Amino acid sequence: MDFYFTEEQRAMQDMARDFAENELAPFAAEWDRDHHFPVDKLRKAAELGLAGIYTREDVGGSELTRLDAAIIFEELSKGCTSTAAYLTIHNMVTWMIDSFGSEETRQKYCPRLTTMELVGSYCLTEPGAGSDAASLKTKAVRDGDHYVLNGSKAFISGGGFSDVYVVMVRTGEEGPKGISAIVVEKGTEGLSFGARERKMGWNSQPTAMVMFDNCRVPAENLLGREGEGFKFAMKGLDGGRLNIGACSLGAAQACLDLSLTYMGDRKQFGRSLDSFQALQFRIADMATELEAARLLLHKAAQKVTEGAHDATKFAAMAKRLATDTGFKVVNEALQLHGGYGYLNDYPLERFLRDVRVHQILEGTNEVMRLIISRQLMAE
Ligand code: FAD
Ligand code: 2MC
Repeated sequence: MDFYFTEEQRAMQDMARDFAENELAPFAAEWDRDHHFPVDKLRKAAELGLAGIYTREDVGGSELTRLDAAIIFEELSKGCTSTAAYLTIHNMVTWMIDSFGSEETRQKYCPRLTTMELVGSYCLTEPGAGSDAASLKTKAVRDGDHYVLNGSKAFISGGGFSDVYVVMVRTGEEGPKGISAIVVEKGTEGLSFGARERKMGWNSQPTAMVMFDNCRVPAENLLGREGEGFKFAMKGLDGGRLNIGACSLGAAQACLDLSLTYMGDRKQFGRSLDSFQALQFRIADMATELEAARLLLHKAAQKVTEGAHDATKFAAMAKRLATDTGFKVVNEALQLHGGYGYLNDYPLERFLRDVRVHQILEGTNEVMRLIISRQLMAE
């Protein structure tokens, strides 16, 4: 086991850090306030190979490992957590089409997804099917060389904006085995979108319902075969959960770093805050817990890259711990800033609002415990 990054990984980390500092951080507050989706910045990130990090090279991907992705997303999230998190979803979509699409489908979409000429969304959740994703009801019925889709998806990141939607639909029996995955393009007749949701955080990216009303999609857009969609969706999420965890780590590390500076500058009772042992112990715990969560996440990333038999369990453990620890550390950092932490003038409250949802989406942290405990009991 090697606990040190390679030279290439350090270079990637520096590149992502530079991008976060120069292209994301200076604008993050404005994007949050104005609910602006910075696609121009995402396309700049794509120029650096960050829109297809673990997608194959022949379609413009960077073909890197899940650990490389975790290192990159942690850095990007320090600049703007919400924007970095969107990029993780786009990467998941690109990877799913690359991995499970036919050669024609890969060539049709991936080269333009890796440049972000096309923006991607992942559509699993429905109004009546959240944690119990396998109960989804959106139907796709084969009609000649098309599938006809009816139903709706809820909470779709990028919904209404994205060009390409990977949609999990029911083509067969109830339960996971009757689910398929299909690519739907924006502009297809019968595809429409709900209003942009108003949210606590993740404001630099749109979230909306996606609706299908007799929406005819070419049958060749099916990923793999009928009935394989649920497994594809879950495999996508194994990586997605690592990336969301990495975004929580980045936000938390940024807030810890801000706190260290602030505690040196701020004086009360005639002393700087960092001279109070009670506060020194707080930052010691924040740093320790963050490092422990990072180590688990990196181990899980290695397991997902290798396709280890227990990769799903480790990804769930890492997502649970990194997102809970991330939220806790950001909240502690806000507390260490006193009343200033609560003001919009400082980035703490934005980081807090952005990381809170990481405990809910890509599978709630209760669902992560369900996945872990099921696996433990089966072993
Ligand atoms: P529910 O499943 O109704 O859960 C409610 C509560 O009950 C939770 O606390 C949950 O943990 C708990 N619970 C449920 N079942 C159990 C159980 N068996 N044991 C213990 N506790 C349980 N989805 C997409 O498909 N694509 C997206 O791009 C996307 N983006 C999102 C963006 C945002 C901002 C948000 C908020 C959500 C997004 N989602 C997306 C949806 C997200 O994945 C779901 O909200 C999440 O999976 C939970 O589903 P739910 O909201 O229906 O909650
Ligand atoms: N990789 C490969 N296959 C998997 C898998 C994985 N990670 N997870 C499950 N499967 C297979 C599993 O092996 C089984 O196949 P088989 O019967 O051949 O053995 C099949 O899929 C069904 O699995 P389960 O029996 O575990 O299905 P169940 O319905 O009991 O539970 C659960 C699945 C709860 C884990 C799943 O519904 C889940 O992850 N729910 C949370 C939903 C979620 O994460 N939503 C996120 C939406 S995206 C988002 O929020 C964004 C911001 C993008």
